[in-house]
Order: sequence, then structure tokens, then C-alpha cells
Amino acid sequence: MASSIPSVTPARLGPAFLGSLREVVGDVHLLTEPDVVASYAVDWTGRFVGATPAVVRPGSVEEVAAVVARCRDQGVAIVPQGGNTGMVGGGVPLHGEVVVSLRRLSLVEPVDAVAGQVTAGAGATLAAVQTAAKDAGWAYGVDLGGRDSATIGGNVATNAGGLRVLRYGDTRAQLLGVQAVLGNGDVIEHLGGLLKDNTGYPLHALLCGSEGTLGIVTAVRLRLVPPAPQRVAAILGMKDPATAVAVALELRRTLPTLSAAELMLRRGVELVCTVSGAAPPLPAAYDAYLLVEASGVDDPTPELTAALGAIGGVEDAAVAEDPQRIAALFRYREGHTEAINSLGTPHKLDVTLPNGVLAEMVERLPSIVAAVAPSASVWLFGHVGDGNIHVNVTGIPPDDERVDDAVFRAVAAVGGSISAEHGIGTAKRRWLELNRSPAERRAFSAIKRALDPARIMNPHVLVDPA
Ligand code: FAD
Ligand code: 2HG
Ligand code: ZN
Repeated sequence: MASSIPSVTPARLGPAFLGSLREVVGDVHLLTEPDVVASYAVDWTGRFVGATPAVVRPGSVEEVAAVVARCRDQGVAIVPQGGNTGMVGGGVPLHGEVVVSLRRLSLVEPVDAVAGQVTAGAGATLAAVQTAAKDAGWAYGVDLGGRDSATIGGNVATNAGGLRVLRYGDTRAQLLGVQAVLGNGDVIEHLGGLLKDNTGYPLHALLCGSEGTLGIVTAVRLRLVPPAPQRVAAILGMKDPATAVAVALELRRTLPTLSAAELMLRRGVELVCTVSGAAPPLPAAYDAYLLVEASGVDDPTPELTAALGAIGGVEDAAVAEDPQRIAALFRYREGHTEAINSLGTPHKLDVTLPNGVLAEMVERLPSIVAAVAPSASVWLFGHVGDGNIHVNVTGIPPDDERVDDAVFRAVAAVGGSISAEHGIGTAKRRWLELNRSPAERRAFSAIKRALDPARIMNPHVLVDPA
């Protein structure tokens, strides 16, 4: 019940309590000035705006544990925050929670080049982890547009996906262990990195995707992958989305070096070009585009060309083999998020669809939105190789959830998921029952009660306390 969820009250957050946090992190890392804390209270999309009396910036696992213990004892709710690039309103204090920012825990330890693993603090950016891996002759398997701001702790908390899931899997597939402070105050640490380790419950896997509701991740042990130095990328012009979907799905079977398959549609590419000033990717415009990348030890271009020739359906192609040109092709796809934001606050509905209905649903989604919001604009793009479509909707008020409801119900009705990679957060909690049975949700609540008995950890995210 809402009344039993801890929230920050003036009494709990009196000078004595703030003083006890200050004792832990030092004056300079307890932020209370309204102007300063404001940027921690609004999410990247601008759709979720909250308020907080304090942002705490611990600098070690011991400090995180001491902050959690004080909040637990006083029943003060916490929102953990990394880079604040999350898309589902899970990392901002929408109910006056204290923000615990992990950005100071940014140490990336030297890569264990023999094991092909690295240990990183939760506050290290994804880009910092990628760079450390590369410098040591390895690679990190996860990549996404928010790489320069998103933290590895946030990636773990959301089980981030991104551009290379079809090749290397999601964040959970890279995660070998964590150090974390649970909501009950316990510190757990399992960072040895053994590839085979069947010694009980995989707590790291449980914390991955738990969105800050069970505890605070303070460090992670990640597996690295062999580098794939030879790369080729291509933007393929197609006559319609169904063709693009079919080509992407077939490439997964016929091209072992495939490392990305991303869908874009005509309006999205035109918007990116308008906002960024880039020239169109191809001389003529197409209703659908597929951005594909193949990579390996040997030049993957002949294989890509042969695979595409065998499938057919490609009307024109812009091909890039050097890193700058490849990056330029990826900007058409990665630029969607920012370009759409320039139109106003978007609703971001990140869904997965079963492959069998993917093409049909990409065609149907605009009319599903139009049926409840005729004047809204729909933007479809995403990691089509994983069945993951980003349905962005602009032109409706941030708090009008009729479109969200219609899309989620339609997706669930065909066996899809209402969250592919962004998580449930606060934005999707009321629809969790579309994908998770009462028994599953009871199990979620039981886990939550066990690890966070005072329900201080992100109490408005994911798990419904009722
Ligand atoms: P935050 O936004 O700070 O937090 C996200 C959630 O994790 C919150 O619930 C928060 O409470 C919790 N949390 C954060 N840190 C911790 C911690 N240390 N311990 C416990 N809980 C914690 N996501 C994808 O999956 N794939 C993409 O391709 C992708 N592309 C993106 C592109 C852009 C341009 C942007 C802006 C975002 C994109 N995202 C993508 C979304 C976002 O980057 C990811 O969700 C990312 O994992 C969030 O990391 P963060 O550090 O910003 O977390
Ligand atoms: C991406 O794939 C991110 O670019 C963001 O997951 C998706 O903006 C979005 O909806
Ligand atoms: Zn994505």
C-alpha cells in the first residue's frame, strides 16, 4: 500500500539525519542546494521530473554501506543513480527519495589479460570499460549510444542491451560477479571471475536487471571478448519494413560474423538528417533501412556481400570499411534518440516481439497508436535482429498513458515483452502483469522482502509493494 512505502518526510530528513550522512561522505559530497540537486531529479528524456532533499555521493563501498544503513534505520527511501541515462523513470526521485549517486566509484582496475576479464567500479562509464578492454587487447561485448554517460553499474542494474546483443548477449551475459550493498545493509562480494562456479544462487544475475530495488551495485566483474578488428557496415535501402525484417532475421542464420542489425524507417532517417545536418545515407529515399555490421578477424566484406546477394531485397547500399565511415553510418541510427527528443518529450516504449509477428507488428504499430491518439507521431527503430523495436511517440502529453496502454496490450497479446532492454522503472510498473503472472510477481515480492525488508531501495520501481 502506498502509505507503507518509505518516503522522505521533513522529520526523517531533519538536520540530524543529514548530519549523519555528512559524517559518512564529507560535506562536499552531500548535495542539498536546490539548484545543484535539480539535475539529479530529471531524467534524460525530460518526461520524469521529481525532487530530492539530498544527493549523496559516496566514494567507497564502505561509505555506500554506511549510507544504506542510516537510511534503513530511519526508513528513508533511496534512488540509486549512475549516469541518469535511463529511459523508464527508475533513476530519478519521483517521490522525494534521497539520491545515492555512484559516479565517484569510477575506478576501472587493470584488465586481467590472462583471464580476459575486468573489474570496474559501478560509476565507471561504459566507454571507460570499453577503452580499458581495447587497450589490453580485448573488447567488451556491450555497446550503446549512451556509452559516454551511462555507467557500468547502471548497465548492470538495467541489464542493458544495445547494438551487439545478437553477437555477444546482454549485460547479464557478460557479468561474472558483483560487489553490492543490499537493502538490508549486508555487503556481498563475489568478484573472483571463475567461469564455472556452481556454488549456489547466482546473486549477480539476480541483481542484474533489478533496477536498484534490491541493493546498490558497487563493483562488477565482467568477461571480455576477443576483438573483431576487421569491420564492415552498410546501410541498406529496402522497399518496406517487412523486407528489412526478413533480411535481418535471415542474416542471423547465414552470416556468422553479423554483429549488428538495426532497423530505421524513412521518417526517422529524414528527421536525423534534418536535426544533425547530415546528408541522406543513400541518393534515393527508402521506406525502410537496415544498418548491418559484420566483424571478425578476417575481412568480413565478401561474406556480407554474398549473404545479402543470396537473400535479395536490397535496393541500394552505402558501405563503409574504415572506422570513421562506419561511425558515420551508425550515427544515422544512434541519432534517432536525440533527434526525436528535439520534437518534445517522447513516450519511449521499448518492446520485443516474437520473430514470427515482427514484420506484421512493425506495420500495425502506427495504427494502434493512431486509434487512441490520432495526432501523435510514431517513430519506429531498433535492434531488429533481437526482435527489439523502440516505439517512440511524440505529440502527446507526458502523463497521457493511453498510447502506452494500447501498445503494451497489443504487444503482450502477441507474446511480446513490454520491456526489451530499458527495464520497468516507474513508467511501466502498472503493466508488469501483462508479462508476469501473479505467482511470478509474488516471487518478486518475496525476494524484495528478503533483501530489502525496510523497502527503502527504489520502492516505486518494478515491484508493486501491494
Ligand atoms: P541510471 O539512468 O542512472 O539508472 C538506471 C536504473 O538503474 C535506475 O533504476 C537506477 O536506480 C538503477 N541504478 C543505477 N546505478 C545503479 C547501481 N550502481 N546500483 C543499483 N542500481 C543502480 N539502453 C539499452 O539497453 N540499450 C541501448 O541501446 C541504449 N541506448 C541508449 C542511447 C542513449 C542516447 C541514451 C540516453 C540511453 C540509452 N539506453 C540504452 C538507456 C540507458 O543508457 C541504459 O538503461 C543504461 O544502462 C543506464 O545506465 P545509467 O548509469 O545511466 O543508469
Ligand atoms: C537505442 O537503441 C536506445 O538507441 C534508445 O535504446 C532508444 O530512444 C530510444 O527509444
Ligand atoms: Zn536500444
